[in-house]
Amino acid sequence: MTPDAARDAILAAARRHGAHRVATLPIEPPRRHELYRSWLARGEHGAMSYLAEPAHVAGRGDLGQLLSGARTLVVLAFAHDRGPPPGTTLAGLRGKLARYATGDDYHLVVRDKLQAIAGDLATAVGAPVAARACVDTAPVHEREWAERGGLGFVAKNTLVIAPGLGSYVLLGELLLDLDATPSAPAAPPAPRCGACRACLDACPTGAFVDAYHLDARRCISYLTIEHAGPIPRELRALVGTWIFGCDVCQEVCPWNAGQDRAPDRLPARDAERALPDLVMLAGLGTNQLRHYVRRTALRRVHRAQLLRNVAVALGNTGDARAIAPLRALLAGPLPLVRGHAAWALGQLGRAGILPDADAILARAQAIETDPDAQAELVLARADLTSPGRA
Ligand code: B12
Ligand code: SF4
Ligand code: SF4
Repeated sequence: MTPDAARDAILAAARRHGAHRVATLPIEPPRRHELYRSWLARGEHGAMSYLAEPAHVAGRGDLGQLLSGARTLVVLAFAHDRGPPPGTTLAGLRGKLARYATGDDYHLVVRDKLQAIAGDLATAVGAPVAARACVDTAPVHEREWAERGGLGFVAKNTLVIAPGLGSYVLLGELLLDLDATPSAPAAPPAPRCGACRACLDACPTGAFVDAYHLDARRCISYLTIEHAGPIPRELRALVGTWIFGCDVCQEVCPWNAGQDRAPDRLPARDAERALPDLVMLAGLGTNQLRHYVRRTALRRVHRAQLLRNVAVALGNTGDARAIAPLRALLAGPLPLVRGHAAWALGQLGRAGILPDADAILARAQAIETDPDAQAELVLARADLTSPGRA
């Protein structure tokens, strides 16, 4: 097959399998690798230690290491549904999920699509084609390659914005051991944010150090998904009711206004899923929770992490209906969750919603055996009498 025919076959297969944007590129060195290394050197990846492992860093710097004989990189963008619009209200106390997580887990869905594209290509070539599919966790500078493929521009919020689709797109790549003529533009698209800085100003936790520069350690997406331990106390109130990811820096972006019309978006489930009932989630047993998260991105966090997030969100509702589920979590088997439930009850106490908060926390303190949860109880009780922000 000629390189031109290979390019045409790749682009056609990608469109058949639902890619909204696609490009073929030659295997070249990345241009922002040093920038990535300096981000790691500053520790801004936090506890995502896999990002700094030597094999991961080396793979990002040299795509050839990911597939021996790699000659073509295919970059793809898949738009996903946005679920219920901001401001949608449902009865009960509701948490919020990042929109990308409201359907089937894209790691599975996009991987299957990439494998199907590789399969179609092998059929077209009439011989096996070595291929490696990459989605999110592989050592690939996904945004740089998407930008160099012309799929969109890297914006100040660090996301790739595909004009016509916005930023609610997920990226995937296929490495192939065949030659395909590049379809990418000669120069990547320039940033098109202009003077806007809405995302930088709207971030609830102040995670942007500057335009194009995010300190992951402060990002709600990191805190609720990637970070397994206690959420830093000074950030808990700022997390609000996000329990898995965050979309604030996308919700405010003018490039996302009125652009939800692409056909065949990766589908979301219903509003019940996107805005889950926090009281229901707090009450799920281990097996029920396993069933609830099946095939969704939520399966990627441990039960203790999800209930930790639910406890923080309940504390941030400022609503008396949060008291009973929080007291149940405070009496539960997971120390991390007990600690965050203590914080949350302390918040309700400070807000005047739970006048006997100190008595409840004192009783829990008397029987608490875990040192970290014990420390949380001490601080939660101190919050009740301190005038400043908890
Ligand atoms: C680690 C990671 C995170 C971390 C850190 C995010 C970050 N901004 O670095 C955390 C957990 C916080 C996170 C959050 C989210 N993530 Co994430 N994440 C990743 C991952 C695995 C690596 C990103 C990385 O290497 N970061 C390190 C920095 C240094 O690298 P970078 O962001 O790519 O660097 C860009 C900028 O630094 C930029 N740059 C720097 N200076 C300058 C200057 C100028 C002028 C320009 C133009 C650019 C520029 O250049 C780089 C791009 O080439 C990628 C998948 C992958 N393998 O790439 C997904 C990925 C970036 N995440 C994704 C998503 C969807 C999200 C969330 C939206 C999820 C959510 N709703 O909760 C949030 C968005 C938060 C945000 N504003 O970035 C998508 C983004 C899709 C898109 N449209 O861009 C990706 C590509 C996964 C995928 N396969 O689709 N994520
Ligand atoms: S995802 Fe949320 S917390 Fe993270 S940078 Fe964007 S607005 Fe800030
Ligand atoms: S909100 Fe403004 S600055 Fe931020 S990504 Fe969108 S256009 Fe760029």
